[in-house]
Amino acid sequence: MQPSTSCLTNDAYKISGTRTFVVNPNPPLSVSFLLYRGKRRQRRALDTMPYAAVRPSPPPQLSRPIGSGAGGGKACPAVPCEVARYHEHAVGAGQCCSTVVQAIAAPADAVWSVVRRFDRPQAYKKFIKSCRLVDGDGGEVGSVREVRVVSGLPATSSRERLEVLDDDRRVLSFRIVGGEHRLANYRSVTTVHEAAAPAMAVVVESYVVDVPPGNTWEETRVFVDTIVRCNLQSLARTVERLAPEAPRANGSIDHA
Ligand code: A8S
Repeated sequence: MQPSTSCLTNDAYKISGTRTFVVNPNPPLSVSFLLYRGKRRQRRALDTMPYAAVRPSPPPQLSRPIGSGAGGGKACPAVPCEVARYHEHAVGAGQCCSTVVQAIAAPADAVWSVVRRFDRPQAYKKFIKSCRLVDGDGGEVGSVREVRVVSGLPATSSRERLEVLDDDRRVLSFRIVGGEHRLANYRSVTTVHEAAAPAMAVVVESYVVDVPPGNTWEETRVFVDTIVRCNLQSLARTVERLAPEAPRANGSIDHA
C-alpha cells in the first residue's frame, strides 16, 4: 500500500470519443484492463463487494500529496493547475484512491449545469433511486442529501455532505457521512473542463475510500471505478441528449 498520492498522477492516457478511462495512481495497472467493460463485466465488478455492515475504519493518516508541479507527479493535462489540487487526496493506510476521466461531446457549461445539482444526482446516476435533501438547499456547502440506491447492490442508502461547490472552477466534492453501505470515509471530487476540441468537455472524478474489511485494494478500486464510470458514461449520454446540436464525440483527445 502506498502511503499517499495525488489521484491525477499518471504518465500518459488517452481520451477517445465518449469512452471513460481510469487513471490509476498505484499500483500500476494496465489502463486497457478497464476499457470497453461490458455489462456482464460491470456486474462482475459490482459483485466483488458482498454485502456487509459498515464497520468504522481508523482515520486516514495525512501525508503529503504529490500533485501537479510540486512532488514530481505529472498532472492530467486537461486539468488546469488551480483545479488539479482538488484531486490531491491524502490516502491513508487501508485506503484506496483512483480517478476516472470521461470525454463528453457538449460544452463544459452544459455538463456542469447537470453535475452541479447536488440535490439531483439521479439526473444521471442510474444507481440512485431517489434523493432528498436533509440539510441545506443543495447549493451551499454543508448541504446533506440522503440517497436510496437501486436493488442488487451491497447497499441501500447513503448520506452525503456537500464539501465544495465552485461554479467558477466547476468543482463539486462530496463526502459520505452515513447510510447503509460499505464505502466508509468516501470522498470524491468532480471537475469539469473545456477540452481542446470545440464544444467538448472533459470530466475528471477522483475519490478516496477505506478498503472495506474482507476486501482487497484492487476489489475496492474495481468496484468503485465501475460505479463512477457508469455514472460518467450516463452523464455523457444525458448531456449529449440535452445538447443535440453539439458534434458527436468520435474524435480523440490525446494527452500522451
Ligand atoms: C457516487 C459514487 C459512488 C456511489 C456509491 C461510489 C453508492 O451510491 C452505490 C453503491 C454502493 O455500494 C455505495 O458518486 C453507495 O455516487 C451506487 C450507496 C454509496
